[in-house]
Amino acid sequence: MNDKEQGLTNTQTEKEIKSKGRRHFLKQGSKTVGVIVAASAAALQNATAQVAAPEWMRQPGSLPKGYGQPSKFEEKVQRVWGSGYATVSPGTGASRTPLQSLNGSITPSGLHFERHHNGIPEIDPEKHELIIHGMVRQPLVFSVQDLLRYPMVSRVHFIECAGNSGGNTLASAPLQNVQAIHGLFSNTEWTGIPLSLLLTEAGVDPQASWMLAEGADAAAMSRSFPLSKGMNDAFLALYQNGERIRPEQGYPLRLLLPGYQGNMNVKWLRRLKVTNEPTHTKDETSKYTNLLPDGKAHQFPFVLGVKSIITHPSGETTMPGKGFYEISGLAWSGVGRIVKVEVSTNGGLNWQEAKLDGQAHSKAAVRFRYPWNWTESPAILQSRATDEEGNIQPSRASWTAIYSPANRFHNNMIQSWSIAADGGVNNVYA
Ligand SMILES: Nc1nc2c(c(=O)[nH]1)N[C@H]1C(S)=C(S)[C@@H](COP(=O)(O)O)O[C@H]1N2
Ligand SMILES: [Mo]
Repeated sequence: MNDKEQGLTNTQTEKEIKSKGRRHFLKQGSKTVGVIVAASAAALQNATAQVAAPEWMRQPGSLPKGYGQPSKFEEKVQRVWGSGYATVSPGTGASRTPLQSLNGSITPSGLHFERHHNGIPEIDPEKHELIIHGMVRQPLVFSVQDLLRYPMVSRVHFIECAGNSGGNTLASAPLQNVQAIHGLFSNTEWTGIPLSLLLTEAGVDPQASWMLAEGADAAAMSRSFPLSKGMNDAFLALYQNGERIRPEQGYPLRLLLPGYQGNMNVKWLRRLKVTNEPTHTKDETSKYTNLLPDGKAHQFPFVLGVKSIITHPSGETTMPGKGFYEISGLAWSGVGRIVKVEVSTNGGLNWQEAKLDGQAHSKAAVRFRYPWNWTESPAILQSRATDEEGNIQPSRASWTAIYSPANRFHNNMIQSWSIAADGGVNNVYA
């Protein structure tokens, strides 16, 4: 709704609807798209009857709760948990964000995707400690209370698992929805302490060049990262979307390495070691490498590529008839800000620029929107993002040319959704 429409009082709105009809009203109110969804004639005739109070206006509502929950009518909006290793290693697997049900750019904390290597530890913040040691002048130990006293920064950043969109690297297109294919992706406002501050306090040895981060879960998940990242934009997140970080996301403390593959954002962080070489932990030798056509692999492919996904409409939904649709989705890049997203409705023959809605933060998701009139003819929807360094999201053909057919990681190729004449939307390779 635009400002003009919001500026009307209720009485004016009612009068306007009654005298001119909703169709005319919307046309006036929203010049760019014209009639959006016209009310039926029957509904207009019933307008007076609808002014009568509905049942929920005839009695007092319920009392507030200490901690709010979504409407019970939205109960179907859920993460979906999947595990290929449940019998070998309980608590190991991933749950995916329902991107098809969300709008805006921030992922609600309760719907942030999860990837656990050995379940979610229940950590008492009174007993948890962070150790910084290795090639430092002064090893340091912090309680959570100590950490909460440091100056903090708030940054919006995405986390994307390196295996996100892996299904679309298979030989044929999986018939799945956007959640199943691309749901290992979430975008959050994180608040915490710049790592450079704590490293400066510890006094880093000039010979040091790498760091190791270790989690306090049963998997003791550990990753090496360059010291330069630690001194640049890395931070230790204590808050997620304004409240203390959720257990699933690493309570009480997680490492945030903006733009780096999800795995490196070590949750339940307990130890940081300053080193002069990568530690080659179990989590970074066989896994999280990208296989190339000649059988060699890229090790430490940290930065995630420029990418965008149309979430509305998307796979396994049905378009209810011809007319106006807002094509919208999310775009992000591990190297910086998104500057442009283009949309194609004919499988990449023509591209039009979408509108970026809200602020495009660095290494964060931005929502894009593109108004479209569907004529009920078959179509293929695609989006293509460009970041501030001029990187353009690759086509399927150019992405597959880089990697081995067996590589499942770092898939940032353009996604195609086909729309059939009957309105059915499906994942396709194009
Ligand atoms: N300690 C620890 N950190 C971890 C993991 C883990 O299992 N243990 N999983 C990693 C992986 S593979 C990903 S993709 C991200 C997922 O973060 P999320 O669960 O908050 O979405 O956390 C990373 N950090
Ligand atoms: Mo991951």
